[in-house]
Amino acid sequence: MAFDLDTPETNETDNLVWLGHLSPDSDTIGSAIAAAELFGGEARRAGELNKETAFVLDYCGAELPKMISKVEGQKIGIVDFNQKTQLHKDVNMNDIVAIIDHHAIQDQPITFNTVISMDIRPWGSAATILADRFEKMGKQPSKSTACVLLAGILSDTLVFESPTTSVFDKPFAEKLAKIAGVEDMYAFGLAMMEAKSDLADVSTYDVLKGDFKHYEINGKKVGYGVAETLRPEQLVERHAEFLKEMGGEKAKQGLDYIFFAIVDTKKKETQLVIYSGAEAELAGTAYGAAANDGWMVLPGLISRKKQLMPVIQEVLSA
Ligand SMILES: [Mn+2]
Repeated sequence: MAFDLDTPETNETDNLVWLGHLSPDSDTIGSAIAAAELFGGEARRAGELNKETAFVLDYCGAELPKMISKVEGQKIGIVDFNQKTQLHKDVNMNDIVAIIDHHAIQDQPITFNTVISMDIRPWGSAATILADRFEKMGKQPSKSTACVLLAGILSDTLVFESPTTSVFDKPFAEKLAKIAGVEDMYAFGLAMMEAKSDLADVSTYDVLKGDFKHYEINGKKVGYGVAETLRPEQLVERHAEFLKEMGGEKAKQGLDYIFFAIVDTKKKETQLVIYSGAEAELAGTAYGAAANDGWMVLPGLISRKKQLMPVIQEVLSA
């Protein structure tokens, strides 16, 4: 019988794993852990953890998911993405049995030969959807799973301040905080942001690739990295190094455009590193701003998903 998110009691869960996107973040990891607890199977990850997510697993007392690997007969549930460009290379698309996500189905969606079970909603995080599924199935997540789900919501919504926040995110976060025994979720969210901002000993290449997504729009390949930080100056001073690493990455990945956004989560503004004239032109049209000395300052724009990417998408699609 086909795997179905709505009939968990009859699903085959042997060899089932739950996997999020490349450059895993707190939502992707928390959602994989929660999906495994709710539906059976085990959580996997598609890369090394960033500092925020490492802090979250430690704080919540949750286990680090194993790296994904090729296994014969493996069934894969996808969480927190739907694009081929964000899928680990060892995963065969035909092994995917379900998707739980909160992203637009854009140019390069994972495709299937058969109908699979999907749950995609315009909510602030995949973790919020998982929390709702726990509730609707009459189950309560364990304390550590409630904690990582809470972290997923706080991370993706920037503690409810991102424009991607839906009306569902905060109420579920409050319920999860109670189960997790987190007394002050705002303090937890701030501690997560602090952990994420501690980049002094992280190489410029690792910062660039820490939260990096690939897109293909109208035949054009775009790479877009983001670092959300409370200490943007720590990254701004590495401008020359970013340009060097971006040049290498652009060539290596065969990208038409590469961007890196330093998102100041306190001031709510992005400082975009502009690699070359091509990026200056595209970003200039998309954002209606001018590049200056390899920078473009974008006040009020803090979400790649809801603000920074859609206008790039629009310009390239035109
Ligand atoms: Mn997410």
